[in-house]
Amino acid sequence: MSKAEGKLPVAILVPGDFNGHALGRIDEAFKCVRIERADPSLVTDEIRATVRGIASYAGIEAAMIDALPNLEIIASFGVGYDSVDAAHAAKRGVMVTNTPDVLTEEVADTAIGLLINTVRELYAAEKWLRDGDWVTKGNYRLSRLTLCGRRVGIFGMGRIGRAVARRLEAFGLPIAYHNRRKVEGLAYEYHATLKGLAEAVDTLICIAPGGASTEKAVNAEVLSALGSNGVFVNIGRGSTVDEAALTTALESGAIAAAGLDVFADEPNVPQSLLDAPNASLLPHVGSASVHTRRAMADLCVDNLVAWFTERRPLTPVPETLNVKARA
Ligand code: NAP
Ligand code: 8YV
Repeated sequence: MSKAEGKLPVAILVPGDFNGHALGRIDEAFKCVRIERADPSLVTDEIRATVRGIASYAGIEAAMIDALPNLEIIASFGVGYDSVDAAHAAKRGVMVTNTPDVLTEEVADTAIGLLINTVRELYAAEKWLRDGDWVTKGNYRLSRLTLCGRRVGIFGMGRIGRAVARRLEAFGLPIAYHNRRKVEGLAYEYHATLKGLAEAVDTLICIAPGGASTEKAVNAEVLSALGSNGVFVNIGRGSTVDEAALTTALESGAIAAAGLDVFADEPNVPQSLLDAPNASLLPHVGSASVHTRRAMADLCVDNLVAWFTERRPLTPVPETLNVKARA
């Protein structure tokens, strides 16, 4: 919706920090209401009476949904929506949308970069150069690990998992995967259990969603099945990994190295992982380019605009597929 088309008479609540481009567009198309965080205790009588939509990075829990009786839609910024109580939203007749597809290639690129950095120590090698060690101490050490000859397992062969797999095919690496259901028509080897997948490969890339069904699925048993040459990369959600077990596996040599973009309690990263020399750590930057975040912002706001003009969502999450716009 352009400025010329004017504002819709709808209040959209934006709790906490939010994308600047999305905020600009919400401000143009709606009445934008800001609060510090998604906390029912911050909901004033006016917000309670007027807010019909939420746009958010932040998690939206059941109590927040219940605090807004006129709420119709939660436009979540990101494809993963494990921090939004979508099941409760569905019960309350509230639509939830996310931002799939527009970030797939960016996140897959980041996953490949993180994998290569984890095995070839590029960050440490660059630090060696920048610190002057190349001049004073000589060549950077040979990396213990290599990508050559690896067998890769993908935990979560969805949109991003497939984009990662396509890239790895070009590296000539064999690929296997685990999902709850085999993907029909996909030629990669399927494993019905995550442990079975870990036993069959030496490199495990997690790009599965967070939430109860994957909580700490990557545990000591799975890590030990990867073996002492094993590399674990997580670009999905931190909650999917037992971080204590991962630390132990890195310390004991049960696996060789890990590359992590996501953590259980972001932005807090356990000291034990910060201290692990065989861990490559990124601050959740999978989709974090100006280009891709703008596309995500547009899709997030386009969902709100479509809902309040055409009474339909563009990218509803499966839990709220059957939610209908109120008359
Ligand atoms: P998607 O297309 O929905 O793919 C998710 C895949 O995971 C599906 O193939 C699904 O297959 C599988 N899966 C779900 N639950 C599972 C379970 N309990 N056990 C085994 N497999 C399971 O989603 P996507 O677009 O690829 O995104 C995936 C996730 O990436 C997001 O949910 C988000 O958490 C994460 N992400 C991270 C970043 C970042 O910046 N690091 C950026 C974007 C996304 P089945 O349903 O058959 O099990
Ligand atoms: C974003 C993500 O960092 O899309 C996701 O699931 O994890 C990332 O793209 C996040 O959504 C920003 O809030």
